[in-house]
Amino acid sequence: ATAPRPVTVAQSPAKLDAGFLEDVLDGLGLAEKTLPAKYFYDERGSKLFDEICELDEYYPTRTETALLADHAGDIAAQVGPGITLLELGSGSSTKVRLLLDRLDHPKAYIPVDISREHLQVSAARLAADYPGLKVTPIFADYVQGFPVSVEGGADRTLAFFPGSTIGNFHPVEAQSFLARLARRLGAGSRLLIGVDLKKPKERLEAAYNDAAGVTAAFNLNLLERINRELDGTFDLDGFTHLAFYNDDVGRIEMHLKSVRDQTVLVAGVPFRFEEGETIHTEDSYKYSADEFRKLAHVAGWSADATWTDDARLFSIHLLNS
Ligand code: AVJ
Repeated sequence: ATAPRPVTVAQSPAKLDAGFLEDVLDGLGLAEKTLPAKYFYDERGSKLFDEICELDEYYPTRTETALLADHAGDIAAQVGPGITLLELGSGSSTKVRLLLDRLDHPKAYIPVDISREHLQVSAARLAADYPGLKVTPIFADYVQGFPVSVEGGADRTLAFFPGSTIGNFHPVEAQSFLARLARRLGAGSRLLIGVDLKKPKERLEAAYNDAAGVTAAFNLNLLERINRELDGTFDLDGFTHLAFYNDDVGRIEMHLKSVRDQTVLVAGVPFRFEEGETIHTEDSYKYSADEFRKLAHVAGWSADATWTDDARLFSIHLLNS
């Protein structure tokens, strides 16, 4: 392996960390206790997520990766040369390599992520492996906005939003997020987005209830993070992982369920839990290819192409604004 090439991570961590306490106190104060899914991704959470991606039951990563490998040549031909590639939620920057390997002289790669450590390490590794590429990581919550100057014009910009992370948004928010992205990147820009498809409930639920318990550990890690960073008193044995498909709204829901009546302190503030009460920690919406194209269309994106695997597990859409 090549030695990491130093990269400078831009953006202010202050705002991100300050938001955590406020978001937790707000979320636990709701009648239906809720925590934002973005806080899963501390150092341990990011590692656990990478482990989830390797699980037999968790088909999305494997399927999307195969789709990208199969169609990267096609994608590269459609977007043309000299592209600046902007990745939203870049994580380990693994999938993007399949694109970079096929793109015609990509100019720059801008990974945006809320896990600073992970971003720094992944960007340095990637920069070492692609010596001609300008790599400029941005530590930010891409939902709240981030500073980015994309040289070369909108038609030389390709945003990459893989993993069905769009599924974390309520459909109304997904639409407004995609609309903002279109305005931000400008007319003629493109978006390559991975979206998990609707499918039988059993398959979906297995993906979020793996036998090895990695998803449960990922879910519970949020409480550990609160204990550590916000002076929380969560007893990790006092909560269990719960994940199920909600047919009515087309989403997987993840919760942490209190096994007994208990009171938990966060930064000195008490929160009362009844036995069986849950904290709603994540939604993962699923879309048919048609449903997603319609949503994207309302947001100002039209579909150039959609690729799905033979088993119809996952989709990738190439959109233009
Ligand atoms: C990264 C949001 C797409 O919803 O499948 C995986 C996160 N949560 N297992 C998903 C996740 C539990 C994942 N996304």
